[in-house]
Amino acid sequence: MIRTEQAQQAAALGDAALDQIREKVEAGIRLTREDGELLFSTNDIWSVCALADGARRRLHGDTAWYNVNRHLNYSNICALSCSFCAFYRKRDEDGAYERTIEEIREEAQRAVASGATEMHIVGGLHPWLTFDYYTDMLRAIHEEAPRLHLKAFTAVEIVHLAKISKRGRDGIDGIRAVLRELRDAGLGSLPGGGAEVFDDRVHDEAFKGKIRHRAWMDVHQAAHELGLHTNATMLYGHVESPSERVGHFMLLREQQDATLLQWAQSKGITTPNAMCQDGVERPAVVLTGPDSMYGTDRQPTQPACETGWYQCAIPLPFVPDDSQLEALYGPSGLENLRTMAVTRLMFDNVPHVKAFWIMQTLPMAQLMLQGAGADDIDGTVVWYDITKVDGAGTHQETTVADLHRAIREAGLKPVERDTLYRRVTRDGAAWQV
Ligand code: V47
Repeated sequence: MIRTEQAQQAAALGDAALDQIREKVEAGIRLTREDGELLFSTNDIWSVCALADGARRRLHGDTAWYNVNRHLNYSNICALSCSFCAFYRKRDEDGAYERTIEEIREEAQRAVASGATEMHIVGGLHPWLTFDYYTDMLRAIHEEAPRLHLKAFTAVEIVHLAKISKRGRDGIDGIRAVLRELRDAGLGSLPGGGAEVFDDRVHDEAFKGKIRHRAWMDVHQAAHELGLHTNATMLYGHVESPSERVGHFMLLREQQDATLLQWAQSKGITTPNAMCQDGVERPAVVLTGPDSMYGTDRQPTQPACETGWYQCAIPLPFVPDDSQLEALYGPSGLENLRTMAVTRLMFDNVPHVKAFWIMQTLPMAQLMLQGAGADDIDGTVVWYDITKVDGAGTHQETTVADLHRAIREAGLKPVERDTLYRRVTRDGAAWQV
């Protein structure tokens, strides 16, 4: 049977193989690796989306989160040459740039004037900037905008900073020391970038030279131990297989289990068993079961939890334009919806799932909020240089009014949040949590 006929039949009848997954989702039972693979292989994508939508509504009702933020890419000069990346430039190459601290200070002033609550800061692995540049950058922004939350530097950059600050040989202690210094300079949390796909085969084919998954996860764990929250991305739709995507989810879910379990035990909260990656049932803090399973005391919200954890999972669709993998098509619209839905369903212990509108496009992000498990859409962004969909330039700004319209049209209630998912109320540029 040709694939389109299969898809039509599945859409008409529904895939009975999903019934056992539906039962598990409704009962709050954790999905297994095999379940994840089935969710990626079934043609009944609308049922997968409906399941994810149910899980998302139990957690967030009709709320869709957004923020007023600015992204800052301080430099695109990078020692690496990842084949999926169209952002990096080599020294002296056309288009290479690095922002001065003065320019960054001015950007912080503009952020304050626009009422932003967050600045999301990432760049390439710059071969000759010294560690002082990074702490000076955070301090300068913090001086200009003390209330602006600085979500900065992917795990890959943190490892690079450990090297250039001569702490590379100290292993995880060096990472901790770097994170502490950055935190003292104003760092508030880590974004989820640089994770790509946690698999050695995919690593060697698409981003050889970048840190492997163990090192990425160690940086996030060190951040969590210091009380910093972080996010986790997955870059999909290039050379990875569906099963490698599921493997990525499993590794992160297991790490989040360990973090949240420690928190729950320290609060005396007893947690039911959930299936772990090795097929053994262990206690775990699962957030996406039926209402009775997660009273508000079960949600690790600030300030109840002194450690950090993964707040948000973000599937990022590969944008081939101008990269070395330009010959690939990138994921289709249906695959984007499905991957968002599977992310929601597999990450039963991560509270938020984001449809980053810059990479998904605003219309696609709207569909994901309405019916594929996303509860967050990122923010106003303003400047973004890492990907440019459909010929967009570096100025990729949307207004709060546009975000509200997209969310309302999806039948949801727009709620502004800060980086820590606290509700924000505002009067123009003046805001409170
Ligand atoms: O690390 C690079 C990815 C990431 C391409 O934490 C690409 O809230 C698609 O991590 N096609 C940076 N993706 C973006 C990121 C992010 C974005 C929004 C919110 C948050 C958050 C994090 O973008 C990189 C890489 O994985 N990327 N090139 C590309 N051609």
